Amino acid sequence: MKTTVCELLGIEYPLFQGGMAWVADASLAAAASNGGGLGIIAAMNANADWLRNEIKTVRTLTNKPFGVNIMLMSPFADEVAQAVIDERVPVVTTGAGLPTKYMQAWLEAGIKVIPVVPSVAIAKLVARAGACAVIAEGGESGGHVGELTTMALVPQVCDAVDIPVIAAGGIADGRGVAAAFMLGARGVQVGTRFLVAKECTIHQNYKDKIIEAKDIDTATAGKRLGHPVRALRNAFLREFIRREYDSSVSNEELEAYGTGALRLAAREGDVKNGSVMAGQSSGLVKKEQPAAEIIAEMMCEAEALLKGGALFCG
Ligand code: TUI
Repeated sequence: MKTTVCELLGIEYPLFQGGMAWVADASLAAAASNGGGLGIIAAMNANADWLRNEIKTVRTLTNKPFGVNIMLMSPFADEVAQAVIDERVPVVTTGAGLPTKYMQAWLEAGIKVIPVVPSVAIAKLVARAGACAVIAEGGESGGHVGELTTMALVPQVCDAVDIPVIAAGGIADGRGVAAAFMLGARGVQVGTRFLVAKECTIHQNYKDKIIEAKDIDTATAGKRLGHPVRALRNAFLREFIRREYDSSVSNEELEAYGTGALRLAAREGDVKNGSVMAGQSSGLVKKEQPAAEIIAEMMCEAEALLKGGALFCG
C-alpha cells in the first residue's frame, strides 16, 4: 500500500491521524507516526509556546516524520505559523480557512504544506499556491465541516488537481480506505477512530461515548455562524441548536455559548454540557486500541479488498 504520499513524506503507510483540537497532542501524534502513519499535532487555539512544547515532546517520543495542523480561525494563527518554521516541522496541514498568507514563508522554509479543502475551487487555489497535496474532507467528518460528502468531493478534487489527494470524512476502517483509493485518493486522513486510541489522552467519558454511538447519533450545528460543526447529540448540542433558531440570541451570544465546550468534553469529561465532536463513522468505532494497531488493521484490510477487487495502482 505504498503510494506517492509515502515517498513524499517518508512514511510507511499513506494514513494521516487528523489534527483534532484538544485531542491530537504529542502522545497521539507520536503513536500514529511510530505506527507508520503521519501523526499530527493540533495547534488549535493554543499559542506558540504551547505548540513548541508539544513539538519538543513529540521529538522525544518518535524520530519519524510528524505534522502540525494549523486551525486558521485561531487567534494565534500568525504566531503558530511562525513557530512551525522555527521548529523545522516537516509537514503542515491547515483547516478552517485559506492558508494563502503563510504559504510562501512555509515553502521557503522547506515545509510540506497539505491544506484541508472542502471544494474543487479551494483545492485548485492551494495547488497553485504550492501545496504538495490536499486533504479533501467530506462533511461526514467531525468538527468543522464543509457542504459536500466525501463520495462526491474526492473524485472531483482528484480530477481538478495534479497533486496527490488524501481523502477524509467518514473513513474509519479498511473498507473506507479501499473506497477512498477507488475514488482516486492516494492517502486517507482518519480522525474519529483515533479518538479511542490507547495513546489518545482525552477523558475516558469521551471515548465511551464514541464507542456507544450509533450511525445517526451526530448532527451539525452552527451554520448561522458560518462554520457548522459536527458533534454527538447531547444536552449541549440540543441547547445550542435551540439558541441557533432563537432570533433573540445574537451571533456573539451563540458563539460565546460554544466557546470552551470541546475542552469541557475532551479534557474534563463533561460529555453532557460539552461538545463531543465526532464524525458519522463513530458507529464503526468499537473498541480502544493502540494507534499502531488501528493503522495496521485499516491498511491490511484495505490491501486485501483492493487486491481482491481491483488492480492497485499506487
Ligand atoms: O478544521 C477542521 N475541523 C475542525 S476545526 C475545529 S475548531 C472549531 N471549533 C469551533 C468552531 C469552528 C472551529 C473543529 N474541527 N477541518 C478541516 C476543514 N477545513 N473543514 C472545512 C475546512 C475549510 C473550510 C473553508 C477549509 C477551507 C475553507 O476555506 C474557505 C473559507 O471561506 O475560508
